[in-house]
Amino acid sequence: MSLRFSIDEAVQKLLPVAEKDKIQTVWDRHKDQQPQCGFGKMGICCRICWKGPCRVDPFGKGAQRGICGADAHTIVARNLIRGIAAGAASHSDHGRHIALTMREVGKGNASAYTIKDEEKLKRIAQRLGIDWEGKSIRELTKEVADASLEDYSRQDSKIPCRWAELTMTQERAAKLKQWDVMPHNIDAAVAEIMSRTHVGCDADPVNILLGGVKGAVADYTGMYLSTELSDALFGTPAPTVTEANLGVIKEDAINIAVHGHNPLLSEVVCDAAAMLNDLAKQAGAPGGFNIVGVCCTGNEVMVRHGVPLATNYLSQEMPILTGALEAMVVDVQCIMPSLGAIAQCFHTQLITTMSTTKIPGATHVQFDKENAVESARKILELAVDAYQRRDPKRVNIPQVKEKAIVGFSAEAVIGALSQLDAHDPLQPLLDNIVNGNIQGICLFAGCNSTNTLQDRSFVELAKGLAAHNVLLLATGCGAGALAKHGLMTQEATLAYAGDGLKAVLTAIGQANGLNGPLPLVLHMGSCVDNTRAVSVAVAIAQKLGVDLDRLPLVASAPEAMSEKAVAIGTWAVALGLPTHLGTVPQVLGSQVVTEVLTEKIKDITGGYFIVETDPEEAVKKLFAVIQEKRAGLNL
Ligand code: MSK
Repeated sequence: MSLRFSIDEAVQKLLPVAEKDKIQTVWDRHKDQQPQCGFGKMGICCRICWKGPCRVDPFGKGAQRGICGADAHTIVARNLIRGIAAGAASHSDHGRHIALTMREVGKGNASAYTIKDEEKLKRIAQRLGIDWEGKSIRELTKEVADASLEDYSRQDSKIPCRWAELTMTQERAAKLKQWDVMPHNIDAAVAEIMSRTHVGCDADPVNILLGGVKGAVADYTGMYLSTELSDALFGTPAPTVTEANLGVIKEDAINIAVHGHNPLLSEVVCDAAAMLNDLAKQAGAPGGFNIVGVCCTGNEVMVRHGVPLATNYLSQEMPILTGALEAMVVDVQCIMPSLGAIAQCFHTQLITTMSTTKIPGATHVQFDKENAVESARKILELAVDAYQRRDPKRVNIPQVKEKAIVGFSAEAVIGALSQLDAHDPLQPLLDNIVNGNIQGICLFAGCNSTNTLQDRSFVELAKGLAAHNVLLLATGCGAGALAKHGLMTQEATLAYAGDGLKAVLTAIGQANGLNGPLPLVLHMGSCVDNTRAVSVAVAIAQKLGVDLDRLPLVASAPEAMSEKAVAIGTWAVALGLPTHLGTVPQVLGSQVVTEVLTEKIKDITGGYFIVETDPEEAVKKLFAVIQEKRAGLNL
């Protein structure tokens, strides 16, 4: 039965436990929702005003307009870009928290944090045009934070967001400005979407979609600065060996899962757990505290500190079902409300930490940057307390886990390549793209969805593209999937890479003293970290003297689900990337919107969406696009 829901063996082992204990999981609730509303699935239900809800008959027989007169195209476009606004708001709020914390560090007011990567801070300053010579790290920290926060507050609409304009190719920035989709202020772009989609405003579907593209570029801006500032604060990821899947939960330890997206608290929890490990041992847990990750907070601490990943989005309920999780600490985004109810079936403490994300059934420990250490200590105490209530008879940890080599920031990728050519690290990569050993690059991003078999498409696409010598990068829950299934290992490279790719990954691995190849898939971080891949792509494009849409570079989100994924996919298209979706977007109710997203936008940005739910077909289509791009470069 559980084989129908997920290819993850750990999930398959735990679903019968849930069934026996009559605990509803995400898959039960998915079943309860069938059949799902066809109007909603096609995007043709409008709930924007209280005259409605209105819906348009997709077969052309019933109503073709809502009460205000909006047709299917207007309704679908408005619904879509409101999702982009929500995604941009989520990512950029994350970025704002990081920037505000950094400013406090600069002022000397946030004692729990320091700048861990001073060189990165200087590189960021240089990029933003801030002179760092002769300045103290604290002064520089504050200036960088202030300059970044200007992207949230600038009122002069003629000056673009700096973190957008300065991180892409000049041609791309010029193109986005030409189409008036380059934001001057992240918050203003989000507000503009909400305002133009209010009842009685923008009704032109193409104009609405362009507003969505601007919101998506604002999303890119907030994501980019979030990743870069986080690296300065917490350290830039470097390759590290760790493990993934539920087998990382230890029976003899006090297990604490960190879940969500924002590393501000999880970083301090990791530090506090290491410092206060004796607390756990005194409580009778010889293994001490065992911190594990879930979703993207998990990815953040995984790529920076090698903290093992317990699971990704869709199976986030499973760590509690092991009966050995003392606390699940959540911050923001992608946290299922069901966790509260499920935690109450066990001894697990669900701990919310942010005032904007509270969940019935959880204990709230408010986190502020000023009290980060006290919050972390309180969380550890709650976990120790819960451990006393653990029922050994209910412990059921699937012994399923895989090794994973993770932590491939752009700097780490360049660093690894520099072992082949210290003066010009990108040259060996370019040479191998030109000679065909590497046919192209694919970035796997995005979520899990109940609309597909969990993790399957990620795994099949990765294996299929690797066999065609495509270099694979991954972030977010896609990276989680690929780590859980053993594709971030040297063994996977030897088993699945085509001869050309294998030779390149082996040469780089050997040059870096790895005694073998780099892993098959390079884990770049959480879903906010997709911009790491952009920075590598921009460096390649600049070296070749072409814009991003000319590169043999594609993106794939085989299980896209969240509004953040909609925003990411849209900015990937805005940057010129053919972008695969393995789940069907809620736009099919409008032929105009569907055509713009899958075809016509190509004329503007060079990027477009490819919707293909069959992973085998998706491999063929993505590889065909890569061939087309290679031909365009005379390769
Ligand atoms: S957590 S947005 S399910 S990647 Fe980043 Fe995963 Fe998607 Fe959330």
